[in-house]
Amino acid sequence: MSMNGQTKQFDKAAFKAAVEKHLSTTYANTAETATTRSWYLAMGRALAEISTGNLLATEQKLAAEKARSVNYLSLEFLIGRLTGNNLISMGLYENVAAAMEELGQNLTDLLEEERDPALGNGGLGRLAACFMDSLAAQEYPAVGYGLHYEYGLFRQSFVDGRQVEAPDAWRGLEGYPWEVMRPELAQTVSLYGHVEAYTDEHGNACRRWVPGMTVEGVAWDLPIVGYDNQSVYPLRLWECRSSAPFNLARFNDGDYVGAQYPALEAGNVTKVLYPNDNHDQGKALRLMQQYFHCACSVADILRRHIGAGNTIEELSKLETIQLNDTHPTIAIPELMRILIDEFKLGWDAAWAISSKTFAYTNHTLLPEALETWSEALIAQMLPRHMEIIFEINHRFMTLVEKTWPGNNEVKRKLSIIQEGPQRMVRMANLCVVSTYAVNGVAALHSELVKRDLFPEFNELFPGRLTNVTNGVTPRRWIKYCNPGLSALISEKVGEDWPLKLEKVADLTKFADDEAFQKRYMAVKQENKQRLADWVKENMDIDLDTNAIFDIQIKRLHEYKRQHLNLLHILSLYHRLINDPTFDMHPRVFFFGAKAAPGYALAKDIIFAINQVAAKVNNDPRLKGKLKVVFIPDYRVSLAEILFPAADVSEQISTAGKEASGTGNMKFAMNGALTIGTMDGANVEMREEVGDDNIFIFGLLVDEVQKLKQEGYDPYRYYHADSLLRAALDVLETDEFTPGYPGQLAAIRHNLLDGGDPYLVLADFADYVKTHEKIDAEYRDQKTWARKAILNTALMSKFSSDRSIRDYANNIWKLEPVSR
Ligand code: B1H
Repeated sequence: MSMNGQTKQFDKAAFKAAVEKHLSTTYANTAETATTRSWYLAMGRALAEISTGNLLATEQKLAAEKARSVNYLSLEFLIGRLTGNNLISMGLYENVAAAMEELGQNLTDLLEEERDPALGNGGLGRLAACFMDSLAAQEYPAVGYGLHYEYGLFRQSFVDGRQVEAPDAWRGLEGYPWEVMRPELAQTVSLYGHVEAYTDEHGNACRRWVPGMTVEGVAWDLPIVGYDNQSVYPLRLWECRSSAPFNLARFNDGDYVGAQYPALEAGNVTKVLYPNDNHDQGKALRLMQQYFHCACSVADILRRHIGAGNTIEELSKLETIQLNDTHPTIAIPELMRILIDEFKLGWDAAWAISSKTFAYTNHTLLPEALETWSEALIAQMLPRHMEIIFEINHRFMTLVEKTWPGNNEVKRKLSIIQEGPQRMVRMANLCVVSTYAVNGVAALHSELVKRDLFPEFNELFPGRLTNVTNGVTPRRWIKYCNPGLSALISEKVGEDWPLKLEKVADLTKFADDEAFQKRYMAVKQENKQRLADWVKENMDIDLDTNAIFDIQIKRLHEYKRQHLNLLHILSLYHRLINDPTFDMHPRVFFFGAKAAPGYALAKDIIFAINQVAAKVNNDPRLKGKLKVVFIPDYRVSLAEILFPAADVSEQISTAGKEASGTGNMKFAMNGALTIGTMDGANVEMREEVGDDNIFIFGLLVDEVQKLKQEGYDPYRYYHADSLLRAALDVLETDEFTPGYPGQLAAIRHNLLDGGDPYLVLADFADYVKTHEKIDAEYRDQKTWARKAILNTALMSKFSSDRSIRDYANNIWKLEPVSR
């Protein structure tokens, strides 16, 4: 049953005919010979016909209405599989299941054929996907702009416990059924060359870019289907093609063959997603990706704007551009270049438009993740943009001089150009200077952005720095991935909670209702069984679903402290074997995490967890009380099985390091209790559910900073705590790497002689103690059920619908437009 208007219009016979037509004409198959995959593809194309029609209709309506819209620029959109989610948003799930059944196909099996489009690394990319879903669900006019990577995030497997990467050709041979190419939207993008001065017809001194080569940008649209409304917005992904001839100068000089060479380079621009999360690598090809993305997107925004009959002066009135971190920052000098060099505006007029058009979201304080680009590299690849950046900085330095006369220290600190042996452009500084709003992604993070990262900017531009706490879409992360819980919620609070998550707060009334508790926990049990079945089928490990399912799923990073979790596991192992008085409720520790291919310690941690798993899972001395499962190739479609199955959610970053986190929210909505530090959005989750319904441990931000200032000595903790010592010292032995002692020693070394940069040892004792509390409380199933229900009930703040309303009301000044 659905409230969706489209349901009424669903013509089953016509839909079946469309599927059969695609099966034969698009995929050259017959019903007799087609594989499940071909049926999935044909069904996908038939559905895409519907969404593409709605996409074009939405586009026309918005152009005609001259509606203000947001353009969300991001190098990553981790959308995950679209088919199941879109069926729900279109209100067609049951209808299509029935239609496919008549064609002899099972919808669940068909949905499993879809490869995840993994066009993102982790939280930042997934946030962009949730935001597109919430923009469409609430009908805020929007276009998402990203890159059409040929290969998404690498596929991960384990060979002898070590991560091995393989390319992710997410579109397969046949292409992705939901995407539609928009050939008429193609753009030409310039690169390299030089800048020349000239005098225009009015005698004005002007400058213009004489490019060295060009490449082509081809637009592909993916449909972002609004939940239960008729709106469909485009996620527009640019693919780079190098059409010869493109090295203009060399071609004209007659060097036809030589002119083809840059094709090798340019042909690679959108080949592959850079696999770094929270780390800046500074590669020239990445800068080329960023500029290519920005040039295509800005040109497309201007095409829409001018094409709808608007003047360039009206740009900031009708369009706003949200920069998802600094990765698309080069869009700022690109717009300035177009306004000045092509629209012939003066600097001040151009700046008035540009600086009212862009807003910037900061997602991290980690120094290694703050992007800088070498001035020389930018000057070579984008010479006119480098000039414009210098001019922006020059004018900004004048303001700094006026505010702090003669203070060179503050100038050095704030300058967009970082001095040194190699001058670097600080992209975050460029963003703060050139945008009308800068936001952090959780209350604590935004305070630290103001206090620690940009204190002087906050003085210079009062009110510019703000907060928008992240959120996640309840459509994918409750309704789609947890049908059992969804049915239970609908029964108690009505059907409209996926768009109004506040409604779920009514569940608090049933938190102490024993009958409801039983049903709620039965759903949890089913979801644990679903995960256990997956693990049995794919990893051949037997799990007891009465055990506590304790899950940490996120990118592998020292600051996220998967190794703190590992040390706790080692401490349990030690106690189970050596302490006859120690007992614990059976527990399964799940991990899912990809390590950046160049991040050696992260890969060592994966190896260590896998080695510990191999031993622990087969050690009869543990009597099945302790299991460790490292799920390979963690991705959105596996997250959809993992979140609903969790009893305990691990959110254990060093305080001050995780800007927000979003997995924390998905777990809690699905009824897992959090063990977490006072970091990122954990702080606000605690405010919502209350201290009794979350397990908080560890040092606070200010305590972390103080400890570091005073000189942190990890050995102090090592010597004082015999359990910690046992957990660390076993890493030097061959306990988990029989015959090869020392293979896990790098982790121990990093934590002791390496100075333990993320204070793992300082938080260890409190972490262990808090886990003991969890163990004790889980044994009282009624109390546990009550807490889990309250977590589901009290998470409405963390719907991305609320995040998007905050952006729309406080930053973008955007109104919904319904179809
Ligand atoms: C986040 C990144 C990130 N913050 C650089 N920063 C990247 C930085 O490819 N790169 O160069 C890629 C990603 N990702 C995450 O954003 C934060 O760590 C999370 O705490 C936060 O929840 C998420 C969304 O705001």
